[in-house]
Amino acid sequence: MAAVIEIKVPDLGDFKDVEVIEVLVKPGDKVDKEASLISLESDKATMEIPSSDAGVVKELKVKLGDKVNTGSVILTLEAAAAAEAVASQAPASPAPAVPKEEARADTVSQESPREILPIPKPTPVPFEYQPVDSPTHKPHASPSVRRFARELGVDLGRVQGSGPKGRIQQEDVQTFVKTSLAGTSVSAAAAKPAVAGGVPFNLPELPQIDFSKFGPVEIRPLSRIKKLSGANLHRNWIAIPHVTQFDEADITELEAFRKSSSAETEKQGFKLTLLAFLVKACVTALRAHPDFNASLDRSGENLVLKKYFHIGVAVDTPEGLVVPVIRDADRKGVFDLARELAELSKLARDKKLKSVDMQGGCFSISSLGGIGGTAFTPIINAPEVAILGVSRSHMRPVWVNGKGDAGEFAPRLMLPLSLSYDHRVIDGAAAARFTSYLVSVLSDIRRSLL
Ligand code: CAO
Repeated sequence: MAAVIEIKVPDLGDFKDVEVIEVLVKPGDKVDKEASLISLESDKATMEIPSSDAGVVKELKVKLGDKVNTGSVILTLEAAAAAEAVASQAPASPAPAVPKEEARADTVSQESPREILPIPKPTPVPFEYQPVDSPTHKPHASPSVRRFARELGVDLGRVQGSGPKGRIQQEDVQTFVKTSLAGTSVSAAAAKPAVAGGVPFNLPELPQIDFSKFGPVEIRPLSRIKKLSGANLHRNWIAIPHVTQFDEADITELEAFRKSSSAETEKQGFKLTLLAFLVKACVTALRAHPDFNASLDRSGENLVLKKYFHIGVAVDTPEGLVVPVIRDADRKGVFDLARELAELSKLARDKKLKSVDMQGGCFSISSLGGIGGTAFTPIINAPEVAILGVSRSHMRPVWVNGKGDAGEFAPRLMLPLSLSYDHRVIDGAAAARFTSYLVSVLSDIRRSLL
């Protein structure tokens, strides 16, 4: 009978309570010695923990978001026959952690934007990377590059590394994708042109320009959040057929009410923001239009309708965009929502959000109203199917109907709304109904109480 052994976290040096950001195996999986089991991320480095033995995973002892230390048990393993003999002679000693990833210049302690923009695995990617029909080489790459490749659906075994000893860099993965999109493959084994939905993708390569030829330049690396959320945004933009529906809500009365109640909330130490009302109004609209409170399942053939209302709110921070989630927004009043929004945006700006604060969103709101603009096209936060963009309200003359043919222009405060939606799930007519409904709720916020 095969021996069951515990695989533990090796010596992590000074790192304590390091978060599990990825679990790469599941019970029943066969793993080789040195195969990666989990990824850990501290505020300074990301590392993959390899298996000290070969065998079959029996039971996982950690899950996503757990904090682990040196010696924590990761899983139990039914050791392979060959390993068993070794195991019987010597206790399983944890293999060293894969060398720590290059210490990051920034020390952002928030988790990866994979959490910020959560996507179920496997992500449907609209490109067809060529099937592997020749043995692949064993790739050497850092955990972040592996994650980047996984998110784009790239088999690292087919990517040529340009780093020391053939180590694969993020740029190599990007080049591979570009080349695949251009219809040529880096690997001679992969001769089939890349396609999206049966239509060949023949994008010309972006020109590589030495800008210093034209004038002085400065190179500033992107922040970690920007790099990772950039990959997700890019994927969402390409993978989801976006359409944006624009509308305008008359918030004259709502704004008067907000201002009249502000003194009361300020006494309690928080600001009653328009955003709190928007969250409330969106929940009302989502209730009335359940297809917007949904996600496509893995097969892409079923809609998963959610019976809870967790609303993501885009927050601009110096390191980049993060989307904390207000849970059970339907059970909270506008004051509670305003208080929680203030707390979440402070946590975001202080880099203190935890993974769990950014998970499980059903629908997102991105408000640029405090800054300016008349409209924009927000990118859907997959696996959600819609996102509401909010621009700056402005006072303008609006024709207000009176009795019979009578009417007049009246100054009204109008709020521009931009709803981007996944056209695979939502039809244009449904989107227009959703925004019209939202407009009616915002124009008479009492509707959100109904
Ligand atoms: N129209 C007019 N004025 C608005 C407004 C709107 N739609 N929304 C907010 N304002 C005003 C507020 O009334 C406030 O004015 P006062 O200081 O005079 O009271 C000011 O703008 C600042 O608003 P706020 O501090 O209350 O913040 P907010 O609730 O509007 O937004 C938050 C909070 C976290 C959403 C915001 O700080 C933020 O980060 N926005 C950027 C989000 C983003 O980057 N989205 C883009 C994603 S796509 O890349």
